[in-house]
Amino acid sequence: MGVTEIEPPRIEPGLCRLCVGYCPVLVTVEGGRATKVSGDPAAPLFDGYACPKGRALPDLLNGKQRLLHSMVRGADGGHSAIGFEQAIKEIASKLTGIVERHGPEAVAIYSGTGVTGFPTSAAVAKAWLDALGSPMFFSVNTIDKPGMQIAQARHGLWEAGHPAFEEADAWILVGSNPIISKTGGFPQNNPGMRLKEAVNDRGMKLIVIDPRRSEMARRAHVHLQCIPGNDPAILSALIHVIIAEKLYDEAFIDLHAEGFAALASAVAPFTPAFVAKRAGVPQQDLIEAARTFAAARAGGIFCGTGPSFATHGTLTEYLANCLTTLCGHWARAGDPLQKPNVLLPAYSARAQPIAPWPENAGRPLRVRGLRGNASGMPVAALPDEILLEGPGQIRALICLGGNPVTAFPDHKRTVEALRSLELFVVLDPEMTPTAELADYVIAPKLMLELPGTSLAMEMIKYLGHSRGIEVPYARYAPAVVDPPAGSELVADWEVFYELAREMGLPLTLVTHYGASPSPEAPPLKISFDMSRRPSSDELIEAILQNSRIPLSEVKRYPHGHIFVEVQETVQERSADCTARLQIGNKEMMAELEQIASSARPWNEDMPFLLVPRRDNRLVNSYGRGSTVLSGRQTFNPGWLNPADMRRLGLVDGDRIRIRSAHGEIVAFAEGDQSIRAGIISLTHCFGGSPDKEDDPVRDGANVAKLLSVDDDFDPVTGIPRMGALPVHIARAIN
Ligand SMILES: Nc1nc2c(c(=O)[nH]1)N[C@H]1C(S)=C(S)[C@@H](COP(=O)(O)OP(=O)(O)OC[C@H]3O[C@@H](n4cnc5c(=O)[nH]c(N)nc54)[C@H](O)[C@@H]3O)O[C@H]1N2
Ligand SMILES: Nc1nc2c(c(=O)[nH]1)N[C@H]1C(S)=C(S)[C@@H](COP(=O)(O)OP(=O)(O)OC[C@H]3O[C@@H](n4cnc5c(=O)[nH]c(N)nc54)[C@H](O)[C@@H]3O)O[C@H]1N2
Ligand code: SF4
Ligand SMILES: [Mo]
Repeated sequence: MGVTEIEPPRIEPGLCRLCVGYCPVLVTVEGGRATKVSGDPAAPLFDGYACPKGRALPDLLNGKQRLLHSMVRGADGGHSAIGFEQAIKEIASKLTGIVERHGPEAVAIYSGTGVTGFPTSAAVAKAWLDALGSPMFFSVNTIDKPGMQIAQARHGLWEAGHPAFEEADAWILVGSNPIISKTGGFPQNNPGMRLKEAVNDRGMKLIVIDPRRSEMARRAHVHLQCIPGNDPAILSALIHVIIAEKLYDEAFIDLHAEGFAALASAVAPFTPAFVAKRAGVPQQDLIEAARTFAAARAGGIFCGTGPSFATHGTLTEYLANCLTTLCGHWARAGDPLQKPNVLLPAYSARAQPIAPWPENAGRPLRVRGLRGNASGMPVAALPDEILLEGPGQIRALICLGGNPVTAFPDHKRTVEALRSLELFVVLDPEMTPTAELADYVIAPKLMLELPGTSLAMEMIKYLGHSRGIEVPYARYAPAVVDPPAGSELVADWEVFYELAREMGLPLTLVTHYGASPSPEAPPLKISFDMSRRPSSDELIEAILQNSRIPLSEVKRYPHGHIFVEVQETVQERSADCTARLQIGNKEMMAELEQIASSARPWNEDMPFLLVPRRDNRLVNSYGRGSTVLSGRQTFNPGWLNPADMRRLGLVDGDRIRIRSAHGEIVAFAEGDQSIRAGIISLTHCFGGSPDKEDDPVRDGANVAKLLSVDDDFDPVTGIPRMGALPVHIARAIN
């Protein structure tokens, strides 16, 4: 008689990629399942940190909410399990029919946040769409901070990037809260610890612009607790002071920039007195912030999602670039190069500009004058491109790791559009409100079941300050567990490989290094062998074939490693460089002029402004299905200043009705001294099935129901008003 051998528990180093923190973790594996995840004290740079989400990975992998098989929708509208091969056959056949009838452009992909942990998934998806002949690839990036890329296209980039955070003595965060979001604007490796070191130990002066006394703002030298939506005015006031007091770096501007006179003239009306009144902040604090930033030997500024959604998001990002250039806060020749390439191909950066580039060269769309732009195809146009009949109408959509029903800024139109599709396929580990509308839901393997690397942390280095790791760090993590027993799961990218094979399409993956007009290595093209599907590890090897440090070397360090040997210094500006940074872009200066003369009228019926925030337990909607993460509180409270609570006769836990010009939701009021009066702060990505009315306790409140894509939208990015949103608040009767 055989004896079942029980495998003793083992502890494996893994890599959490739930958010861009990419924390190294230790995974306890028992009986083939991950049972515990904690920070990895043996890993460099992170001090053993892992947040509640990372520690809940075992539940995200093994919890009841996880789909273990792909699903198909039946005639009654309900979903039942389907074999992966069968699902691919049926999807491929339906797609072929749609392409035959309407052309390849009728097929689109939306790629969301869920696949940022294995960026190759979106790249293979894009390769498949390219092979099909459709340009309709929409990335979540365009409903995040797309203004960052438009602003860079208008301003240009600095080849050598930013000075070291560790050298910085001033740092500005505009509506970004990296202690919770980890997303940038601050070192991503344990931002709480880096904040303590910088502010407490080194005396770095932090300036935070945020209507909420956020976790970051509590440590600020100056906290401008503004009326939301005033970021362009506030940054203009800082520039105004810096120019008026001649605090700028004249030599740097003379050599590397143009447009100074236009900028000086455009910010002239934005005196500290004018902006103080308009933004509701002390005049002296504006002056102090400007002086502090200009006096810094090295400094940085980062704009988060707060200003991105409060309208004029591109302008805010642009002015942040102007401030940096005015003060010459870019890395200089001889400085240690930040974020040197390790997994990316070798590259030496010079202390010189990359000239501005065309921002709007993409494919024209049919709605609101929008088109493909420097940030990609605007997601804000996607629902209308599905709904609008005629040539070019999108009839099939594949949603890769996204949740449009809770994330897109127009719930009604999004649901109507998704319902009207001829074919809707969702790749998601859970039956989300979006997946409920799908014809097919493909259940993917998750991290810990797949290998991963730190490549993505290198690839985001051009997107604003402090994105990625400053030192030459690299990490490879193998798959540490098998998918749950009895499941049938695939890696996301394999879906597109199999669709290509089934449809007889060749697949060529193009990996882009660096920024759009980057001087770095040209894109690498990898043609797949369609007769044999590679493993995820083979794919990683192919992508990293030109890496500066060979993958085999990186693998020698299971906890990650700092490869000091590739640390470089910034090179001199080359003699033939004629590029200049543009700080007086015409469109931006015109938008500024318009802002100077048009204060928003006070809306008596809607006296509150709704602003976004992140929840430490979730990544957007991901985590809501986990009882470990959202067990105690399944909803998103509406945080209000206690004085407003008293005025409205509310106590904690009271139901409130929040009404905007476009819709109404019910939430639970919660008093919070850190919120500026007149503001309600609410997390997005809540709300339940589109087929049922939201239950405020079980589903929370879906902010997207208050938004319309037509409202004050940005002419380039298409992002409508998603923050600084006028709302009316009243106690709900029940
Ligand atoms: N009102 C308002 N709206 C907003 C925002 C806001 O602040 N306020 N923020 C905006 C921003 S910045 C963003 S990024 C978007 C987010 O928009 P989305 O990316 O569309 O939304 P998420 O909720 O992040 O959806 C991620 C999905 O991926 C799934 N997932 C997790 N892991 C995997 C995986 O390995 N594979 C696959 N296939 N799926 C996976 C999750 O279950 C989840 O359903 O929302 C935007 N919308
Ligand atoms: N825990 C957690 N981490 C996440 C996510 C998550 O959902 N949860 N989501 C991930 C994603 S997709 C993203 S894009 C990033 C986002 O990362 P961040 O941009 O850092 O997002 P938040 O933490 O919401 O910080 C935004 C701040 O802007 C403030 N704000 C609101 N309106 C305004 C305004 O008009 N002006 C100014 N100046 N400030 C304003 C809010 O009060 C808030 O403190 O986080 C990522 N990381
Ligand atoms: S901060 Fe992000 S990467 Fe780190 S453990 Fe939390 S979710 Fe994972
Ligand atoms: Mo985001």
